[in-house]
Amino acid sequence: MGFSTDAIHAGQHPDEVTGAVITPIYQTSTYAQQELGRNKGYEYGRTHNLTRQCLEANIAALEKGKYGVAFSSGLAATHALMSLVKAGDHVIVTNNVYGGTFRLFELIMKDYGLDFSWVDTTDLRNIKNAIKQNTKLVYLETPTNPMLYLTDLEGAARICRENNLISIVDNTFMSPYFQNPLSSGCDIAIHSSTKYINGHSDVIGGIIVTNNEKVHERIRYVQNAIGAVPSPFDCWLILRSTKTLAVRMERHNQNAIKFAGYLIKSGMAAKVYYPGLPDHPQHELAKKQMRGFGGMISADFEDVERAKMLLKNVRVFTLGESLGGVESLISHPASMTHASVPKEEREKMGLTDSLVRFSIGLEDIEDLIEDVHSAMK
Ligand code: P1T
Repeated sequence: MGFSTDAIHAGQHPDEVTGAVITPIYQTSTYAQQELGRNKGYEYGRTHNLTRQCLEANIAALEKGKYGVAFSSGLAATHALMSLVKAGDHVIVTNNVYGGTFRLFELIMKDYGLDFSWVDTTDLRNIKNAIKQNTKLVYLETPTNPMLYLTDLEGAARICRENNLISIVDNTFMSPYFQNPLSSGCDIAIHSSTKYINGHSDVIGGIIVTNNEKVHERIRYVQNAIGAVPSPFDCWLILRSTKTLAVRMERHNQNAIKFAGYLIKSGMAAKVYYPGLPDHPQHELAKKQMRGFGGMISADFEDVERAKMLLKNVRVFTLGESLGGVESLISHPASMTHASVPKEEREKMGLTDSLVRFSIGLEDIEDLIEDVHSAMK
């Protein structure tokens, strides 16, 4: 089936009792059992919930995977993935990831005996060179938040296979509509479903998709044992949202291409980071492994005061954290999403204090352009 057909139907069937077309919200913490040791396969809400199972099957289909496991946030999903390793193991990570991922690994998981190498994965040789005897995982984010750097997924997957490493890809920025890491040979795709997958800025969620049975077994066990599960209502909201993922992503992409073009033409920013621009250093790779360029753009305004002026004066854009919703957001990564990354590390990758990040929403593009134009005046 095509993406939109799967988005609307996969994992969902009309309700057997009433014929309801939309999956019900199974808002229950427990289930009646017929007798001791006999039940309908549903025992307790943390372990089993049908709304959640439908969501997991739906997103697994969109990511071209067999198994989906849903969590109460993107970071809860990332944390669950750390249960694939144990004290003494080594993990290679893309050096520019979401600041919260950096914080989880560097400021929490390190205390549990894990060792992390922060690597510029835009060059595959750096992944190879970072491999040690105790390396177990390679955790990639592509495009990265907020610099929009890319990693060659097929190349990275090959290196991981040759070295018996599990490859994980944070696919939040592309959504399954524009990029499928499993189809490129990677083992695990992870999303903050808070972002494009839900797309309406009303849910916090995360999901892991894999074809690997062993990985699935472990992550499923951890989902229940640690218990960071999403509520049935949140699962229902996300299921409602994936039905329009294809049309939303098309519009995010169209608007962002026009908006990036405007930023360049206006000359107001010293640098514009967007994989859809022909002068993005990895534009060719973007065309090869992504089916669109997405809705995220970062721009360096060179001077912090100019960046602040823009952040303060916009009216259609909202100053706020997060991304991927129908409404356009603007943010200051250095003091917001990436504040836990040391300044010198931020600056090494171009994440300066004058960098502004745009999450381009679904408003009329003319209004978004006019908003920034007026704010800078
Ligand atoms: O917020 P949460 O659902 O826990 O997801 C964490 C996360 C994981 N991966 C990526 C690429 C992300 O961007 C995020 C969350 N990011 C923001 C809140 C942000 O404004 O960038």
